[in-house]
Amino acid sequence: MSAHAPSYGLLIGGEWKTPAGSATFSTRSPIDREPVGHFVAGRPEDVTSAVDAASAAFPGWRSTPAPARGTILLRAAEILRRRKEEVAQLVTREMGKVIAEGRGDVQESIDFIEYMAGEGRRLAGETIPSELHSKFCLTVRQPKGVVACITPWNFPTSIPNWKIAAALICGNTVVFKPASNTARCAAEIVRVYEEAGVPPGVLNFVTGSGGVVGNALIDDPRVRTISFTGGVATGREVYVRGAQGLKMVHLELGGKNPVIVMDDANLDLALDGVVFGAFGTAGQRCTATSRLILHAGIYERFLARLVERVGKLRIGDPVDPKIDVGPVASADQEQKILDYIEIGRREGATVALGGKKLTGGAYDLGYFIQPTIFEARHGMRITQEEIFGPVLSVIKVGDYAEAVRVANDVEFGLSSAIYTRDVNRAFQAIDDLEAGITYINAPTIGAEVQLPFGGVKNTGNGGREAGSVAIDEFTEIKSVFIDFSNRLQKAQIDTI
Ligand code: UN1
Repeated sequence: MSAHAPSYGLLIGGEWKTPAGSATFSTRSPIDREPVGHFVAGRPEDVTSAVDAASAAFPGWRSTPAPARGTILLRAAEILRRRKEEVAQLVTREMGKVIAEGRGDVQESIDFIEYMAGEGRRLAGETIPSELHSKFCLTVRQPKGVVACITPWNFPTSIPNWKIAAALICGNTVVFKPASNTARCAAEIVRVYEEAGVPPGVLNFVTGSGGVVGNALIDDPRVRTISFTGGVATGREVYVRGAQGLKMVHLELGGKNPVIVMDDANLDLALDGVVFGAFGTAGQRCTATSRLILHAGIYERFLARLVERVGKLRIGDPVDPKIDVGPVASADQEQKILDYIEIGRREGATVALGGKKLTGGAYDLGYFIQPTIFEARHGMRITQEEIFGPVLSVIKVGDYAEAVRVANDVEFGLSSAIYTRDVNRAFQAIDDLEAGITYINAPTIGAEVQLPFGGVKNTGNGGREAGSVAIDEFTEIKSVFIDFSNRLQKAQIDTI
């Protein structure tokens, strides 16, 4: 089935433009390689125009009361709720996640926009005592100015919204550059904000490559904050480049998320969690379970059940609600995952299930890989590097201490989980696991928007998205001292 593939321009200063002479590119469905949308390949001068527009719109948006900004966001959430099914279908078509997860992607967007709309009536500062008499101290939050939001393809609506809604409620103006292979989902999100009444220039949209559009955004001295989600190699480049301009660079990067299953766990529950965590979204989440750290006492039993369960997953057209696992998102993704499967084999890991590209019939049209389970040893590359696909490495451990050592001995630290019925051990794991997120008796995926999201070590550079702390990324804090003593008071001098 080939659906209509519309063309989109760039949104600059409230107008959709297709600059004369610009090159174009298309997104294609990973299901069947049919075109989904056609887009402008933005050039550096387009980025300059977008930043011009965002700069011009900033004073007006900054001075719009935050609750009024929140009203516009609420309207955006309502529009998206109305369009939920249509946008979810688009997510599934353009990116390939199964339709239940396509709906989840859009729902996560709605949830977060609503949450941030409420933030318009908080945006709280602090009151803090002064060391002097008749002096009042407080902090206020102020917007940063023009911010750049650079987003990945795996959550093509919700990650953009995590950034855009938080940036807008704080009074910033935005230039948004989405991943090129999910540009239509991104364009539809921009239309939602447009329809909701975001004023011209407040949200600008420039499609194109990271090397051209992304770099031009990072280099523009008027862009003070860059919010980036993507791979660790690109994240490092973004950080270094942004550092030249002394910019605040917010990075959400990779994961190598472990699930520990102890011998006292509810194994039925753990099985459900591992299957969903590892093979949901075909493993293409930063939070995906990519390592199963399995206690020796249950190793054979659990692995046998896991292989049986995963072997029954239905792989195919993600639009069909009976399908469990869709295609991976692109030819590049497919190649990278197949390369890692080969690396695992060469390293001597045992393929317990899968390990191949699916071929024949409709599989030949897209990028389908068998859910793959390796019996691996800690230290192999497949247990250390982010694969971002339906590949799970199972590692045997003798006890809790070894499980934690293995869990922590990777460069990343985004999500983590432990299945156990021992309440003391569960609390101990919260202390011990080096990760921004820890789940007890639940899979590594499925974070909720009202909690901070982010990780430690090479997963980022210390920031968090979502939750109420999302506003830290997009506000400057001003300290205010109000002296009502009517005389000169000297801090640090009059006080001793
Ligand atoms: C991501 O993969 O970058 O926690 C985001 C989850 C989702 C978000 C994942 N709510 O799995």
